[in-house]
Amino acid sequence: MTPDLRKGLLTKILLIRRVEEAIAERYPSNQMKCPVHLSIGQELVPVAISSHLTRFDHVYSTHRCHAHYLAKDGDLKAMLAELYGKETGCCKGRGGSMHLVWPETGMMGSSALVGGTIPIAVGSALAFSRDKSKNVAIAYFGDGATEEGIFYESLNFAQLKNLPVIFVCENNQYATYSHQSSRQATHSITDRAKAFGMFSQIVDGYDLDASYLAAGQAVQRARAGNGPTLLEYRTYRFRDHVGPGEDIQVGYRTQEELNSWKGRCPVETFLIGISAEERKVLESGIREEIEEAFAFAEKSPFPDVAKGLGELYAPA
Ligand SMILES: Cc1ncc(C[n+]2csc(CCOP(=O)(O)OP(=O)(O)O)c2C)c(N)n1
Ligand SMILES: [Mg+2]
Repeated sequence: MTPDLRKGLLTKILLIRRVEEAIAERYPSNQMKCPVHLSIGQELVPVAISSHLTRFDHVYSTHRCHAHYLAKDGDLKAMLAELYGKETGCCKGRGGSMHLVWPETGMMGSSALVGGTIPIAVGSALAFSRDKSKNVAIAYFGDGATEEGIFYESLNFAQLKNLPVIFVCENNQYATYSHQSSRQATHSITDRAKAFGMFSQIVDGYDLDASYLAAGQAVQRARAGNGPTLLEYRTYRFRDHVGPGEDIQVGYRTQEELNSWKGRCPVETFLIGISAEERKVLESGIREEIEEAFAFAEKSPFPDVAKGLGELYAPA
């Protein structure tokens, strides 16, 4: 990775971090009425993945979708307006935080149904394969989604048909308030892919080089017609399962565990490594972009209630 590329990726990670911190800060004012599942702590993974994608590659995401959307160059103003329930939002204010879409850059959608978008990504890959295009589809999901039957059906079908899809599991150890060890009979998610004969790999989701390399190899494999890959990224969320806090009082994880992951935070390492002057310039540019996007969201109009249901279904 060239120094310029590394800096570009870290700047993107920093932008996503600051966007979500700003959401967390403003959330208590109750202007964003939807639940928010923040990705703070997990941003490196989608940035590493997206760095290998074109706007013609398709990304499908989850309830925790802000970082996936921004890493795939989804429009920031339209994202924040969506969180504020405004007509200018990427789903015209009908979807909220868990339903972000920006087809112009290949961010094809996200869903609150755990595991729900995994087969849709496979369908997209099937279309790419039939069209003989070189495009790839990405299915993002959490460790919890691997407990859904559709996960196994999707893996089987993708491998059977040799489809250009990459299953990106963001294993943050928890599904809501339950640790993986209390939910799953075996812990190796990669072993489940191996059961279908699929290439799979565990990756440190806090290591930019390793994450970038693994993503690049998987994308290359898919583009070359060599089929799907499952990447299990080990990562961690710093905030609540849902909401702006840190979930320590709930009792399912300890402050020590959270601190140990924060101690490896790629954003902090990056900021420590640059000069104070450079940091100031970078942070103020990002702050300006974020302030502008929030102002846009706050000033935008709400949807017309009379047209409320009119936008939900495609015309017959
Ligand atoms: C089909 C379905 N079952 C249950 C839920 C409730 N639910 C929302 S998020 C979540 C946990 C998901 O955990 P994981 O897949 O690991 O993603 P993470 O929240 O850790 O990013 C659950 C059970 C849901 N939204 N959809
Ligand atoms: Mg999880």
